[in-house]
Amino acid sequence: MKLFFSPDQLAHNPQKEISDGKLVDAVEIPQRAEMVLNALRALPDLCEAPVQDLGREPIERVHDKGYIQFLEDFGSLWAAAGREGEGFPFVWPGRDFRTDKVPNHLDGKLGHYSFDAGTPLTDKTYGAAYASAQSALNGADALLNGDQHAFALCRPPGHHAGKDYYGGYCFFNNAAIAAQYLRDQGAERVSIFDIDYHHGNGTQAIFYERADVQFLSMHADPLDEYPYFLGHADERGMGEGTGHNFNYPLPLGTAAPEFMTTLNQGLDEVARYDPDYLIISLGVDFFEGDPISQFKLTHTDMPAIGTALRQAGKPILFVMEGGYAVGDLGRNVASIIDGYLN
Ligand code: Q9C
Ligand code: ZN
Repeated sequence: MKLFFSPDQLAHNPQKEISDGKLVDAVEIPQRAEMVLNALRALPDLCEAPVQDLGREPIERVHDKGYIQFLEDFGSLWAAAGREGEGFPFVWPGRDFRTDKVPNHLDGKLGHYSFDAGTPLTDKTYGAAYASAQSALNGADALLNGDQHAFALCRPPGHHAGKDYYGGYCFFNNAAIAAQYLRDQGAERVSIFDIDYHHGNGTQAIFYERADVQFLSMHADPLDEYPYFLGHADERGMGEGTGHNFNYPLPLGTAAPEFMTTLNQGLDEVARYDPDYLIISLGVDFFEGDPISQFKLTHTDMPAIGTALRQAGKPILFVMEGGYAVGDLGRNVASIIDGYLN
């Protein structure tokens, strides 16, 4: 299995995030990628492959040009405004406000292009998010060239990012960019199954009215967990996308038996859809030791996840999403991949 990761992804190195009403140490940190990289390097069936720059166009197929430009320009805008440290929005267009105009003011732009205050933005974010998207694109290319599986070690993660907004530590939606690329290169149908602990709100929104990309997400019930405002079971898609979106909200405290039943339920839907490619948005924040999550999967539960995914029998692109128990992150991801391969 080829492993795609670019060292440029490490440049996004936030120090603080806003959580529980205060500035606390950031959890979406470069060490996450280093831990996964080291653990995957130890697996005999994995080989690192170079990440080619496939350019900005495949990102523009998913994301708004103004949004991409804002992320690229953020560092200079922040410095020109005389600000220090990391950028956070504090005002958003709530109900009754307009979203059809982009404010000139930096604080207005930050609110226009985001949906939470928990995601630090720096002058290094764009380059790292761009490189993360390139890793996903190179993974997609490997499948197009006949590989049966590939691992894109994406970080920063992507699944909370929509067409023109960031949040949840996500800036470019790596899985969505890979799916769109597969479509543009000739795939008829692509499935994205998001097994991160949090709902993949950005990916859902991007494909909600489309029949050519099936989206499934299993996650903590949004009534009780971030991102709170999307991810319910009655969100089934709209227009041509009706019937192609599947959400499986699970209670806080969910452990392996219920998790696996739901995973297999989703994989049954994937089989019915019969995609050319399956993308797994792989967050491992369902681990019992995750500092910001409340599922109860243990380290020994991990290989069975990989085994179930293997049984789907489709070419698979793994796209890394969340997982914040930094010390256990590598071995958890490696156990899933080991279960998948063996
Ligand atoms: N006090 C991903 O897993 N903040 N994003 C939680 C807890 C948001 C997670 C705050 C968590 C986002 C990719
Ligand atoms: Zn998550």
